[in-house]
Amino acid sequence: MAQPKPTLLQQFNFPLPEQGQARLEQAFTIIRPWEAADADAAIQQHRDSITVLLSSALTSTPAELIDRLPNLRAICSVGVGYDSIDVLHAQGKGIQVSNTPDVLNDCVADMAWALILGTARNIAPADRYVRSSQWSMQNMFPLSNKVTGKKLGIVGLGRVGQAIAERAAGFKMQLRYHNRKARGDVPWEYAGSLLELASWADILVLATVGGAATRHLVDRPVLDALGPQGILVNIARGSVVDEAALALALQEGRLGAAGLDVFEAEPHVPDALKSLDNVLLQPHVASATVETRRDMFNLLVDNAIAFAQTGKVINLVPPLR
Ligand code: 8YV
Repeated sequence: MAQPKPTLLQQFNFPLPEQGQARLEQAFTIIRPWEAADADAAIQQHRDSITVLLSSALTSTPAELIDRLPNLRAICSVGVGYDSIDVLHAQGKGIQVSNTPDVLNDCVADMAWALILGTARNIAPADRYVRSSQWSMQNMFPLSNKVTGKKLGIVGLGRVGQAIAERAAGFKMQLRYHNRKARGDVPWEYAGSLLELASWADILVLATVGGAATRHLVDRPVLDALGPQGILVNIARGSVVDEAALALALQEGRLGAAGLDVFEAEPHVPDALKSLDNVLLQPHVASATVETRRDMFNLLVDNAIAFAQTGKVINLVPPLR
């Protein structure tokens, strides 16, 4: 007799590729709380049978939800960051957590460069100037700043950070990075502290992990070290930057410009940032291309199915303790 399918709780309505959805349905009985009249009751009804939870880097998976599902064995998350999941709590209960690394490196690195170029060359304000018919010989658009040859500092030289660094070669940039530890396998110079890196760099790109360990790593002293000509680019997590200090530094001209894909309380973006012309804003879309999202969702499904078939996810988040 065929074994009954394991039960999977899909936390929200992911735009899974058609084929991925079909593969998932073949392997699991899927609980979709958003389809139920009472989402909470749907989870409650199936709480004992749910063994796999589909989550995302942007969907909160707190200890309370984990504890609600007594037979949960795997949390498969789409996205590389997992600061939205209480991973320590899950791992303490023997629950495997997986993410979708690598497949998004290129697109996130491309977005970092879009923000570098966009801020330095004033792309959005220039676009607004043309659209609003301000372009005339009497009212020329102000000069912007050269990117080629500048000093680029990268905070967090992981896989995404490295993809950003590799793209810098075409821009003939000097490059340094700051990590918890220096890496022996890269040609770039290591900065022992973030303050040292920010004082040296013209452009500082944040590609570090989120979570408590990096909260407000970029604070007023770091912003002041980057200085009035400096550019800050964040494709990591909003929590890495003290957003109020950032808005103030930009307003007071102590920082040159900022390119931001992530914010402290998404989707809320402070009005102080929206009102500034030297800020380029994106709605957390660095990985959001057709190709990369397809690869991320396929890898999410691969992880869930691997767990159902072998008892092991593919991209296991290593033990945090
Ligand atoms: C989001 C991200 O995960 O990978 C990450 O850590 O922040 C993004 O790629 C994506 O929006 C998936 O929900």
